[in-house]
Amino acid sequence: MKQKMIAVINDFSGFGRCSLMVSVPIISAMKIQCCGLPTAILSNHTGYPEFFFDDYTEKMREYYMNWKKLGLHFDGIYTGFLGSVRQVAIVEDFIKEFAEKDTRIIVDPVMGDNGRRYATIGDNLCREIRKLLPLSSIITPNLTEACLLAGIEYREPGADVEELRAIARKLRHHGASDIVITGINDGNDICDFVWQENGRCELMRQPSSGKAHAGTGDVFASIIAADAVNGVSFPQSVRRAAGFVGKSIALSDELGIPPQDGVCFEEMLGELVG
Ligand code: PXL
Repeated sequence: MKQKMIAVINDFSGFGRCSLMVSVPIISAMKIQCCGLPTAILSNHTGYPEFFFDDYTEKMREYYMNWKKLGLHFDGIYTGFLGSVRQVAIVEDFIKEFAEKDTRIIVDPVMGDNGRRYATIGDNLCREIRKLLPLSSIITPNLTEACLLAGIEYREPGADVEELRAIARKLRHHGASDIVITGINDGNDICDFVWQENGRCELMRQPSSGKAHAGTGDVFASIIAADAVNGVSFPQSVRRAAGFVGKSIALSDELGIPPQDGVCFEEMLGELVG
């Protein structure tokens, strides 16, 4: 059996356990070759008071055209944090160049959390990122990002299925296929709302395992991307990703890892090696 390959279009943040630093080990542990296309190089993610940020927009096309020359093909394309508005068009072109009939496209619209946008994410980028929805097989927004994409004001709805359904319907209207809205706080639980292209929807719930840590969306989406390429059903994959994130958070709190430093998924990578 031929080994599968995923291209991950995401930033490289040296410290803080997010983006490529998370995707490469997780996707590799799940036995898929992970190929990184950087959108920006940062010393650490933007959740810290200080960060070095080198936008990679001007270099991305030349970088990936060399992959074209090598004749590479991808079973999955997973996009995350984008460093500029123009990168949306670059991602669209990348998908046109490299996606084949069976390529799974996972779009994690990294824009914000807890009702607030990340430091480098402006209005134009939020609007532009919507253009990726019709190209996607799966999208993995958290609740904040889902509201930004749907064009509605964020408020913690708790797990109100009707409200979540209305948000998902808007995302479908913008062209999304399979959708999971992650990190919905409801009392002592944390929920993920799954809407499948076939119309089925499901609210998955687990007891909240600890503090909100940076980078958990990237851990989650990396597992979803690898499972999608490995042919695991979407709801099963969401359950697995949510379980892994929950356990990583619990362990991180136990080890006293500051929430801004992400989760110590390294301690648990073995669970993903199946
Ligand atoms: O984990 C999301 C993320 C990814 N990349 C960068 C970030 C963040 C969140 O803060 O700053 C650079």
